Amino acid sequence: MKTTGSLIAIGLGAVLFSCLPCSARAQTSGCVVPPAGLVGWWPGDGNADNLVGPSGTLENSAGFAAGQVGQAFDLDGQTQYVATDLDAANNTITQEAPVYAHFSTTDGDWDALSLILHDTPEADLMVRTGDIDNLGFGWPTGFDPFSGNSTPAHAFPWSIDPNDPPGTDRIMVITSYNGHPPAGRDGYTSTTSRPANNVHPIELDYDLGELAVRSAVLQMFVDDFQAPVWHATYQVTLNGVRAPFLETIINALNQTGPIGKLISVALPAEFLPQVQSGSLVIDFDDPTTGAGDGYAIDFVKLLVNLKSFTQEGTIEGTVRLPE
Ligand SMILES: [Ca+2]
Ligand SMILES: [Ca+2]
Repeated sequence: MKTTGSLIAIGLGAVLFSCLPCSARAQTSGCVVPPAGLVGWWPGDGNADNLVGPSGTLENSAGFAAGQVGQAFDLDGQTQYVATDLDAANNTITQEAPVYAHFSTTDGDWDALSLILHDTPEADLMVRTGDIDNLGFGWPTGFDPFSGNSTPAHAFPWSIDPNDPPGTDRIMVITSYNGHPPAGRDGYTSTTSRPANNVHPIELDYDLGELAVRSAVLQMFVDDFQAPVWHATYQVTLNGVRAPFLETIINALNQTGPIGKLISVALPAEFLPQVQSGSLVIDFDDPTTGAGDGYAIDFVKLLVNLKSFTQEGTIEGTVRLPE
């Protein structure tokens, strides 16, 4: 796969990869003015030179391909990247940090509509359905979709891209909704209609080879689930089997905004045979209440045999024993 064209690095502030309509070396009237505070600009025209700061180096045989303007970096979505010594916060050189352009070693090419990676820093196998693109809106500058933080609110409704895998990047309204919700309805329900907003399951298909499943984690970027607000009761199934451990989480979400965030859930041992089968079909629906709630999913990601999360947090609280 080729990673070309408009690329904005994640987590480094104002850093550009040849995403302006002309380079600084050939500025003419009509060119986009580089934003204030720009600390990196890599045209990707046959080298890893940075027009406004320390240059990068091509790692693991990263190369070039035709871009929207001139050439662009050609990354394989696996191990190739451009490294640079850049501290964006201070605009100074400190230590080597890889620059990711819709690419990471844990998730490969974020623009891939589905992807399977073996032996990532996180797991023996990573399977993803859906591109990592905030439902097509893209990510706010500096926002890390794997942080667990909620996105800012975004506009709705939006046009469905037919290339996106079923169940991703589209508004879906629960099947029991019949226009007479018991407790009001949300914007997703009000601004969309059948059949375009029908619920579609999300499917992950993969070949495990000789890999034995010892553990599995599902990561799902969920958006605008509001069961407590509209009195919905979601049922979540994996290969048709009710998954109460997911239902508890989904039914506790209040994503009024609409806003999205990543949730990560370890699968109980009794669901590991489903993972071992090489196909996982995930369905979020409420077939009973008629509640006026719609939702969306940006992507679903399966981690088989977890090594470690790239991001971890600490939760503090009090455990109370039953009286
Ligand atoms: Ca909703
Ligand atoms: Ca997506």
